[in-house]
Amino acid sequence: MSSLFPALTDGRAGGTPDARTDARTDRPALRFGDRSLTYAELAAAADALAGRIAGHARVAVWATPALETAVAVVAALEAGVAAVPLNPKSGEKELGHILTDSAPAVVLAAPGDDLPSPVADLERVDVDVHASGGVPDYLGASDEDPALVVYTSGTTGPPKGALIPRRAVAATLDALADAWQWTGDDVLVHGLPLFHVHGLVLGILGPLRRGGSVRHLGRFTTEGVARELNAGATMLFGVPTMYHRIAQTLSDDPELAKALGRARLLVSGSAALPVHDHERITAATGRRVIERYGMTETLMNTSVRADGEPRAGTVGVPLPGVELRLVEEDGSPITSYDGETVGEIQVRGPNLFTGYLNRPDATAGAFTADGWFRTGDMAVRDPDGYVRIVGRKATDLIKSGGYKIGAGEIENALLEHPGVREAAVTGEPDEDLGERIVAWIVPADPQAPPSIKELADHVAARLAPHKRPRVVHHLDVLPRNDMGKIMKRALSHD
Ligand code: MCA
Ligand code: AMP
Repeated sequence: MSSLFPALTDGRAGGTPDARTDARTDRPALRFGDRSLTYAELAAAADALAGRIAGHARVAVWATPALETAVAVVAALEAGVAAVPLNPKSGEKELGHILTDSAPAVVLAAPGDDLPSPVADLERVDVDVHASGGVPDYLGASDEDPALVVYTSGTTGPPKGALIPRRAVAATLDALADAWQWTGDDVLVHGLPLFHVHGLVLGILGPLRRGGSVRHLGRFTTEGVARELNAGATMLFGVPTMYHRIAQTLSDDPELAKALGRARLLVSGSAALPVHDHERITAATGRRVIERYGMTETLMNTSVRADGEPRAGTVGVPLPGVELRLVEEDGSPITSYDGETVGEIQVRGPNLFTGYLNRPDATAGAFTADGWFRTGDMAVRDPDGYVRIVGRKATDLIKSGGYKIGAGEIENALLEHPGVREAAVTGEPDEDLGERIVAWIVPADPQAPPSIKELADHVAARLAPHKRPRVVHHLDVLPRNDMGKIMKRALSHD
């Protein structure tokens, strides 16, 4: 297949860096703080790196919120090599699992980045964002070849690697371009992490596929958002926690309200944005936030369209090319949409992943016999097709800050703490995070239970800081049914 980024080909116009001076090649592509690259510079750096990694099946990318991460992923895609983005805050256990499972040939990292064990054991290739190389002869990766392997939590066990093919990246970004009238003139601002679909595929690869540009904040702040929107950015992407923080700040910050008022498009996703936050933002800025609905395995499924009717509390309509249906518990499709009948969302289309790496069992379970992907999300559909997500099938999946977190992996990590005899993990509503992680433990020694900090640090160091419990309850015994299964619904949140 051809390059996922036609604008890089423009960036190569003229063949040598010196000749790359026309308007197309000088266009800004990426900016992280005060570091930036034009399309010509990005093409040169990516080509040089692509030449060094071509031929490998998979490479890991130490996905800090920095220019090097974007260059590394673009280089891998240009070379036809699958990129496995790593959360640089992941702990040793999580990183160990991902590296064992995905077996990357090398890790791409920014010069000077300190790589912890076990990443440090891999061969390292430093990303030089100012390098230049010849125009490589691309290896002819096919549409079905994996572009990315993105690790995502399930209800139990360690995260699974979703194999995201090149055609899914192209299909989802082009469908969003249609829905959002997204063009090369757009300038995106965001502060999302670069090891998930939202920040990486939509937030970096999206602008590059359109030939537009992205300004990454390094980390999300409302000041950064205001500054960039006031300086010409046209679109903002964020998770609901970010929009909640914006809504909280707006009442005392007229600059932020003015900046948001200038944006062409404010897009929220990864979890539901409460209607109250929608309303506060609209009241202060006159602008409506639009929601889109996606998943690591499916990339984007639906969105409120830029030219459609904004409707707070809905995730809009299926994107071009995406088939979506709601099914009853027994798998039979719901045929008439009345805005009330709840069913599980199933999707089919070119946006879907091809399977979980090394997990044929999980892959088979994720699809119906006729190729529909079972999302596990429960929704209703209005008569005009708008989808409203009302919940999730699995209670053991928690969405906190827009991150999907499996209760099982936290329980397993807690059980590895010597002070914990039994553990159960639930999510409870949190105004800022959507849901917060709650741990219910039976301490090994009831006289000296481990502190919340000790348990939070333990989970953060093993898995990742966003997986740490925010609340810990001590119990004498966990409620169990006759089969010995923990009855999570009996765990009270009072
Ligand atoms: C705190 N920290 C710790 C500990 N406690 N570090 C180690 N050990 C501890 N015990 C650190 C954290 O790492 C973090 O560092 C800082 O303290 C604050 O932590 P926290 O309160 O957890 O984070 P926050 O600042 O409140 O983060 C809120 C956030 C974040 C910025 C909204 O949750 C976020 O970036 N969410 C985005 C999730 C996302 O992209 N999801 C997409 C997946 P530091 O401040 O240095 O970081 S879903 C997806 O892709 C699908 C396709 C979709 O639909 O989009
Ligand atoms: P992840 O598996 O981390 O990619 O997260 C995907 C999940 O995030 C979906 O299955 C939904 O539960 C949730 N999600 C994404 N976007 C939205 C949205 N706009 N509204 C509600 N939930 C969402």
